[in-house]
Amino acid sequence: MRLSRYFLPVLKENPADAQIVSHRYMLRAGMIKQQAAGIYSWLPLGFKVLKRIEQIVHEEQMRVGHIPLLMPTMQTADLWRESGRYDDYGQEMLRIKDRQGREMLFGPTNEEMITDIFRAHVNSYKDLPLTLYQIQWKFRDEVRPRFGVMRGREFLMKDGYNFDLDRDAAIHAYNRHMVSYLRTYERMGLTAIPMRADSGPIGGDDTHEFLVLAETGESEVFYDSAVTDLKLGTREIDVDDRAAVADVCREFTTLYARTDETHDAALFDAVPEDRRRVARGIEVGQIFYFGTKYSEAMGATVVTPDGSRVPVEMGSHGIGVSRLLGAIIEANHDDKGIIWPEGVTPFHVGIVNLKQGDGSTDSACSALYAALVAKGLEPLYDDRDERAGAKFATMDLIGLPWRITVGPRGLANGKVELTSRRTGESEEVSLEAAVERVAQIYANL
Ligand code: P5A
Repeated sequence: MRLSRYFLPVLKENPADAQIVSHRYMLRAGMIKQQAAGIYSWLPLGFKVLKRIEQIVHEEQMRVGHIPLLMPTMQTADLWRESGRYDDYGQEMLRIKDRQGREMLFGPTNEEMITDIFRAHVNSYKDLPLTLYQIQWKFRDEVRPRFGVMRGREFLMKDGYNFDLDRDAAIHAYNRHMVSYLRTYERMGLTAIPMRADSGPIGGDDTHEFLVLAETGESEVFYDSAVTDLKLGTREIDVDDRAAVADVCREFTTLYARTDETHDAALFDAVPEDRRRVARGIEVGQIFYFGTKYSEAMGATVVTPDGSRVPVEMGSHGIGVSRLLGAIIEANHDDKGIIWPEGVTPFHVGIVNLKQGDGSTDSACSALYAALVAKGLEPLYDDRDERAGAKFATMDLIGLPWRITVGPRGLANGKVELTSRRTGESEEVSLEAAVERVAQIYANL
């Protein structure tokens, strides 16, 4: 993409209403525009990152055998009356009447609807296990929408629902989600700590939140600092092997990590003193096991091998897809702007032309652009007629992890400059070497 032809409405000034850095940078980098409290348009740059995050979520869900579908955002009140949640959900639910006066709602979550789909089409244990998921907009009429996409009213969620024959199988589905979530967040360059939590309006006894550490997080967290060193890395895990999956979950949940609500001071005291930490975290996901809460209320049963009929065992699992943009920026920025992890960056590399209009500099940039595209990469080429300083400031703000700077002085020696946004370190390399290096970095992801 050539920047001169893109739509990147960058703001020079800090927006007054944005209290936290991710919100500020998302507005300044022209990623989002507020349309109403907690409701945003996704401008091209923000939309691109949102799509990259969605893509990672899809890949990691499908890798463990979960099946995508899409449910509507609008739901009927009657469906929610079956579970009893229509009255329980309270003011967070946006209630709407259609022209016939029928009561509808904009879905805040989809346990009822997925249970309805299940009961209409599945009858036997032979169709289990089954996990269906979607990435779809939700609406929660939050009392205090704030911090941009972090706590929106309309927000994008990956919501998945598992159906299993018995409790052990459902616990395995829960564990499998935990492992797959850990991998999902790692691919986004995040360390997300799984932490036992409160189940709230979703229900059930077993639930974990995934927290990304950041000063601006809404939850307080007490943890053993060793927990942030745990990584799945390139480990291969057979997701059908219950014991292996349970082992990974144990590894990631035995080190002390709790919310203020469930914090146990005695257990925290048992953590070696130099490893005790109290910090704040952003909840980027939550998984729930609630057994037969919805299936019993809504008559979603299956025939068992011995011919009897039982309500299906269920859980639900959510990732805050739009919130993740905020969380990633909170965890990856400096005073000049965003620093995207390679896994989610909107463009792989920026090209800065230091002398726009100079024939040989322009053609070197074009050649570089074409060579990067030929490697399957998406460059953003700043071909505007602007001062170098302004071009650097824009690149720093929008946070592409790599920048190639092209100017007449370097080109005289056959060199361009390759710069890491994260470390600020630059190297003089040939044009070909710059392309190879960047291609290599993304090939290794
Ligand atoms: C699990 C999937 C659920 O709703 N039902 C379907 C379960 N869980 S949850 O914890 O309530 O939400 C899942 C994740 O969605 C994000 N989230 C939000 N993101 C932005 N703005 C909001 N107002 C908001 N509310 C929830 C969180 O990341 C949460 O973990």
